[in-house]
Formats: sequence, C-alpha cells, structure tokens
Amino acid sequence: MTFTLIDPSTGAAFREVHRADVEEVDAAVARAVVAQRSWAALAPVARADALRAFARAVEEHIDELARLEVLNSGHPIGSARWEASHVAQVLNFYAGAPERLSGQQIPVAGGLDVTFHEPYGVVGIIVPWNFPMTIASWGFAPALAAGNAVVLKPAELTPLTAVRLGELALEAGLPEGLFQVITGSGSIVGQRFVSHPDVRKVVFTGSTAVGTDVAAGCARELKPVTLELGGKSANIVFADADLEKAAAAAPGAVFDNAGQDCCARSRILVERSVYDRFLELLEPAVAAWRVGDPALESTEMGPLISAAHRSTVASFLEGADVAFRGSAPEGDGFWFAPTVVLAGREDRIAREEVFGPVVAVLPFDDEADAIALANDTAYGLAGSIWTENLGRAVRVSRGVKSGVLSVNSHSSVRYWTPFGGMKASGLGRELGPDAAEHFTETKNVFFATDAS
Ligand code: TXE
Repeated sequence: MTFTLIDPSTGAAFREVHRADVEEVDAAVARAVVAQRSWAALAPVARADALRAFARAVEEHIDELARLEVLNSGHPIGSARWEASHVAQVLNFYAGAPERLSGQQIPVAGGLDVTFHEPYGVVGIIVPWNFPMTIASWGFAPALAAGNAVVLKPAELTPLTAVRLGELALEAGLPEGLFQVITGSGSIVGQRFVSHPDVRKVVFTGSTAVGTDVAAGCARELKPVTLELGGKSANIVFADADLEKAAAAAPGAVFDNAGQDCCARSRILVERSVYDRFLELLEPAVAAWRVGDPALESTEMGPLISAAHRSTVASFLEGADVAFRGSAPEGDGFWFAPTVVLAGREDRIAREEVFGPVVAVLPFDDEADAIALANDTAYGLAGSIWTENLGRAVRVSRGVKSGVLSVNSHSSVRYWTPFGGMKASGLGRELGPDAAEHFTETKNVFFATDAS
C-alpha cells in the first residue's frame, strides 16, 4: 500500500510512498525499546557528541533537504534552506542538554535526597504538513537529548524531508532503531503511537480536532501529551505605532508559508482613528508580496499544499468583503493570491483558522477593546502588538491570552525560547531552555546516612 505525492506548484504526481500498517509500527517500537536502553546508558557526553554529528550531517545536506521541501511542500527555496539549517541549530542547541540535565539535592534529615531526570523511553511524534522538518526537530532533538528513542510520523502529504533526516541520523552514527521515521496515515500509525503501551509520551502538532482526540486517547493510557494546535492570532496596531513599519511587516506575518502557519497573524486589529490610513499603507505592501515559482530565490510565497486545501481556503471568501488582493500565478499548481478582507467580529473569517493567505482586518476603539477583541477567539497561540508606548506594550502583552507574543515585530519561533499555545492552541511548551526536561520524569531517591 502506498500514497502518492504531488508537487503543489505543478499539481503533478511524482512519487509513491509506503503506507505502514500496525504490525510495522509495533516492530519499530520494539526496536526503539531496545535502542533506547543502550542510548540512555551512554555517558552524557557521548549522547551530546552523537547529536552534534547528526547536526553536522544535516548542515552538509541543507541544499538537498531544501530542494526536497520545495518539491514536496512548495516552500520557497530561501525559506526551505532556512528550515533545514534551523533543524541543524535545534540539534546543536539540544546537544548541550545531556550534560545539563541536573537534578536537585533537597535537604532531608538523616540522609541525602536527590532527584533524577529519567527519560520516558520511547516518544511518538506526529507532525503536520505545514513545516515538515522544523516541527519534527522541535520534538526529536530534545527527546533524544534526554535519553529517549523516537518514532516519528510525518504528514501523509509531506514525508520526504523527515525520511531523509532519518537516513542522515543513521549516516551520522546514531544507533539503529533510536530514531525511526514511519510513513503512513494518522488513523493507523498516529493512533498506534497513542495506543501502544511502550510509547510513553506523544507529541502532536496539527488540527485542534485531531489533537483533542489524540489527547483523549493518551488520557485513557495515562500517557503525557504535548499539543501544538491551531491559531487565530491578532496583529494589534495602535494609533501611536509606527504605522509605516507595521504595515510593511503585516504581509510577512500572515502570508509567509502561504498562511499555512499556526502563528499566522490572520486578524489585523487596527485602532479606528488610523484604520483608513493603515489600509492605504497595507495595500502596496500586499501588492509587492512576491508569489510564484518556489524554486526561485526571489519568491516570498509558493502555492498552497493541495487542491483540497485550496478549496477550503477559497470557501472563506464566499460572501466576504474583499478589500484588495495581491497576485498569484495562473495555471497548474495550487495557487492562491494573498487576500485582505474587511470583517465584522462575528464573521466566520474573523473566528476560524483559514490556514491560507487570507487576512481579516477589524477596527477597535481603545486599549481595553483591543485586548477583548484579541482574546475573543477559542485560540491563544501567537500575536503582535504595535505601539510606541512602553506602558501600553507591557499592559497589552500581559492582557492578551497567547503563548507567544512580540512587540513591534512578528517573531515567534526561536529555538532557545519557549513556544506553545494557550486555550485551544495547545498544551505544554516546546523549545527553549527546558524542552529536554519535558521529555523526562522526575525520580526522587533518598539515601539514608544514619550509621546505626
Ligand atoms: O491536520 P491533521 P491536517 C489545521 C489547518 C488545516 C487543518 C487540517 O487548519 O487546514 O488543520 O490539516 C495525523 N490520530 N492545521 O488534515 O489531520 C496526520 O496524519 C493520530 C493546523 O493535515 O490534524 C498528520 O500527521 N494522528 C496546524 C497530523 O496528525 C492523526 C498544522 C496532522 O493532521 C490522526 C496542521 C489520528 N486520528 C493543520 N489523524 C497548525 N496550526 O500548525 C490525523 N493524524
């Protein structure tokens, strides 16, 4: 059994990929159990060295990985190269973790009390199609660093870079069975990660609906789970902001990766007194956003991932008040022009995740209204605040219920700072200084020292 991969920029089928069944998942988990025991028993420096070797192998194959992502996912080559080098950086960062997973020494009379960070064992990682390599690395790098084995399931649509990373791990000298990439469907391979008794933790990134199911399944097994889910993040522009800068940055914040980004600032909230001026500034910035062949260095945005996804995105424009659109190529491929919509607070476009290059613009009245509107969503992943008023920046960033905010910029993901969502956007945090610890359980041991 296989599934067919399609180049999103041409619509042409180019490869068949194996669809694993439950028996193959069970065999992989059995191999992982064995590999994990030896891996966890290694000296911390040996695990650190192995991860650095894996990082070097990724660095040496950045161009190859990037080209695979252009073909399989339609990412612009510049972005794809950044993604591949990000994987190497994530591996290098967590290569520092094995020697830093320190426990505590807690004062207890009559002895010595210490804690250990014990690895879970085998960790199952389920990733989506929007950022196939980077999201996978946020799971596997800290999980491996903490002494776990990893089974990774890429999305059906975009398995190629994950499969290549699995090969590079072996070429770099990681032990057989320690990091295995299993291609297949969510309902078979993903669900088996949830139900398999030897997979002791699950990391899931994807839709809120499936994530909720995965969490429910993990609850039945008393299995910890990390969830990175959807978003409807607000880009809040106050009248006292540098409007030129805010407008120039807005397209990148929502149209990057064709809007297929959980952190996409897909609602722009603008203070009413500067609403018209902001739209005047936004229009040329959207027109200048370069959509086209992802193989070209100059391209800023490629196609959507699939024909089905393009239909879903298009459905959001039915009855919508479109203010203006950018351009996109005609013809084959799943192209969609960047679109700016004027929305009311109850409109579908203002409430649901589009996961495409469509942004809803809404006016607000004052600071309290901006916070209330930003929070008027089931989600709570990211957001941006544009203001020149420091006190307001502090108040609004504390008031918005999101896991990752930026003031006067749109940055959300740095591997050395924590990342994750509140409310329907997720559970737990990835990346940052503590991520390796999240792949361990604390063990407390008391050593009696009384002589008698
Ligand atoms: O996600 P799914 P899809 C949103 C976005 C998008 C929509 C659907 O709105 O349009 O979700 O995308 C695996 N048990 N996001 O269908 O289905 C699946 O094989 C275990 C937002 O791709 O959630 C894939 O590997 N696993 C999000 C992964 O889960 C299962 C990123 C994600 O698939 C499973 C992606 C099951 N029962 C989509 N069913 C973001 N905000 O970053 C599927 N999977």
